[in-house]
Amino acid sequence: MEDKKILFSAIQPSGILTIGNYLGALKNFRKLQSDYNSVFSLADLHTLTVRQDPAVLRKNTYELAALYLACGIDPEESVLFVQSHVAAHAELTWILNTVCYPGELSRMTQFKDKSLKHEDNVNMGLMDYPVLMAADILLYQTDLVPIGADQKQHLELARDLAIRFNNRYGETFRVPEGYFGKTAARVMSLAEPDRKMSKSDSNLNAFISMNDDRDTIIRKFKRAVTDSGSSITASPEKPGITNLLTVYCAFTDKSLKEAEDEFEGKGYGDFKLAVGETVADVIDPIRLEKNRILEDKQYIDSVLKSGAERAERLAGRTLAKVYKKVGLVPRARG
Ligand code: ATP
Ligand code: LTN
Repeated sequence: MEDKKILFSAIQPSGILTIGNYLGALKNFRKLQSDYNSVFSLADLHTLTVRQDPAVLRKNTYELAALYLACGIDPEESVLFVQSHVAAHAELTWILNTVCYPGELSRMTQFKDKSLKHEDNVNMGLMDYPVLMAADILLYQTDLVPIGADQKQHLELARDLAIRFNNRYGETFRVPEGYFGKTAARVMSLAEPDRKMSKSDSNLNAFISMNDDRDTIIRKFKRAVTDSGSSITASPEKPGITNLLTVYCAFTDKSLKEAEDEFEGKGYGDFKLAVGETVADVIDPIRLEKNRILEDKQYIDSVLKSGAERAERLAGRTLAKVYKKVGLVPRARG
């Protein structure tokens, strides 16, 4: 690998992604990949923290791999791999658990939210989720982690654990920085604009899925909740319009001011149609390309195989260093 800084990020194959995931994560990945030595993972172990149907999880993993590729992740340039294919992720999680305190995990916003949402399945994995995420990041001596704003608290923990481990055992991990896109680090629900857009929302009109076709995208935007009044301007009193403006800007790379000027004097109906068409113009070709790639499972398997081999080599170096620092006797070889 060239001598560039290291970028790591991951997405869970926990369902069909939304334009929130696209804007908060995938779009930035494509933009950043060539400036860094980039490592992208499919965080399948993370998905097990909420109940999954095994067959659906397998299908979603292929869907996500194809989507990464359709969004422009280049498997020659970047490392693309499935988290469970590289055992070091689970192994480093165990070591990091020994420097993490339960109080740090029980106060995580995501843990609290998901505990309420999955009351019947508040398992240890759900609580330990951020430690596995820290292991993902720290194994690659990562400099930069592009993520949506909802993951900021988890990144802070990864930094804290790296610093704590380094203080206790000597310099081992690089301390990573987060990267949050300028716009749309937090895309809100189309039905309840004070909640984040989530792929697991039971109201299908609340999110635009990356699998929605052109007509569906336009129809969902037409139905999006707007606010009272008629001006198309961003403000805290207008969360619905603000969210649509943010999405429009993120897809067109226009500034808020430019977008507000463009729609001055226009009605909500025209505005929502323009947003829908703009989003569809970008998402529809990605969906078609993803479906094309999905037809060639062998190709996907070969990409993930070589990705796992490259990831394993990188991760293995850090894990060996960690095991040595904490005093585990290395296994004799040969
Ligand atoms: P779930 O809804 O199943 O909990 P998720 O979509 O929140 O999942 P991931 O699939 O792991 O979680 O998220 C992948 C990336 O997408 C992360 O970087 C996350 O911050 C980002 N992301 C998720 N939702 C949004 C959103 N509404 N706006 C911007 N970024 C988002
Ligand atoms: N929890 C993340 C997905 C994730 C991740 C990571 C992101 C798992 N491991 C490591 C960045 C770095 C989420 O976005 N919900």
